[in-house]
Amino acid sequence: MPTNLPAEAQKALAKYQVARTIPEKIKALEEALSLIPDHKGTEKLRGQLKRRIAELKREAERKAAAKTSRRDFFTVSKEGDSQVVIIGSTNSGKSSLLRALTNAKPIVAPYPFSTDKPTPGMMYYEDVEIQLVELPAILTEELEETQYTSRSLGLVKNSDGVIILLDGLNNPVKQLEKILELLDEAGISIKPKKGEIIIEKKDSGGIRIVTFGKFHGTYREVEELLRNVGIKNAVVKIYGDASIEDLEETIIRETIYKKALIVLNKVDAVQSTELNKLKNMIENLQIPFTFISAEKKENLEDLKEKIFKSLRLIRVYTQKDGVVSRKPIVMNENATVRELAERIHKDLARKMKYARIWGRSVKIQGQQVGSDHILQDGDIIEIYAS
Ligand SMILES: Nc1nc2c(ncn2[C@@H]2O[C@H](COP(=O)(O)OP(=O)(O)OP(=O)(O)O)[C@@H](O)[C@H]2O)c(=O)[nH]1
Ligand SMILES: [Mg+2]
Repeated sequence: MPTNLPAEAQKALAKYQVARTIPEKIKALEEALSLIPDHKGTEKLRGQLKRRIAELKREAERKAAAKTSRRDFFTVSKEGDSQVVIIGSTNSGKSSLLRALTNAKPIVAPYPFSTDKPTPGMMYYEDVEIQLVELPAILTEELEETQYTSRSLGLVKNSDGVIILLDGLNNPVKQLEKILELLDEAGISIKPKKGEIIIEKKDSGGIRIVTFGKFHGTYREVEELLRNVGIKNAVVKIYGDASIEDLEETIIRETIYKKALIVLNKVDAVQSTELNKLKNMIENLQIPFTFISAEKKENLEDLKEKIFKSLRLIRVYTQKDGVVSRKPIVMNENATVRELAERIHKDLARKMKYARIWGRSVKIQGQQVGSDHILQDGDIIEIYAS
């Protein structure tokens, strides 16, 4: 972001940060755009603002459309350790897959739109409960949007991960292109990023940066950028590899990142030329991919493992008085001891003095660690509190 934005433009961007409603956001961004001079140095920022305005306008249209249909049937409460939604065109085999992997018994039928509401089922994988949810089709057989598209995409935003299930018998390459477009328009990014940035706005304390990886930028740049958009107090957490441009994107585009897995169904009947075309396309995307037959139950064990891996979860076992819990606490990768303590009990994080760990995250088994320590899959932890 250019550091010498006009003060009025900075004010407008600050308004955007605190705006609650879509119209407020659009107004603030349009104001900012009109106040930022058009030249080489501002080109990128202006582009991002324009794109965000277009997205917000589309979101507003969708919301208006969804209001007229009944919303209450279109929810699903989260259960288990993680929620993965299954999206795809109609007849791609979403219900067949849900039947094959979980205890749920949705209708499987050769006609379109046999599933008209989100339908959950529970899948078990190595001590972890993963809730799979079939979402009503987001594309027709002709690969056009459906009456469910916007509401189903809304549930994608709320999930922990998404399976894109492609119908191998209905031009899967075109299907995938359409689905990627729909996700992008809805502000959902599934491209694996080298890093992740989380901004936690605070009431005081200034700007603090915590890096769990490599950040290509300086403290001054971060402070300046945040000040430009009216954020004075915040903790900026940077995981993996990230740049100042990534931070910019996080702030302006409000893109939600979702872990994703692309699955081609009906491999029992797919022609190998189709399969190869799709493989070529996916290679460039760098999103994990597998192919199955939900009906013939082919390659489902591999799929289960890929679902689990794509979620990048870790299992942590608690120990009390020498006894290790049988069921793990399931957390996201990079979770800290503090986050684990918070999960066990709200007060525990505050009362915690230290913890001892056995497992891969420590060099010495039984090592004493503090609350910022990052946990790893399979760790055993004993927390000592006052
Ligand atoms: N050959 C083959 N056909 C399959 C496979 N999986 C599903 N089908 C068929 O595809 C059709 C649609 O299956 P469903 O599981 O109902 O598809 P869906 O995605 O849930 O469809 P809607 O909910 O109606 O949008 C059915 O006729 C299934 O028998 C598969 O692995 N191979
Ligand atoms: Mg179905």
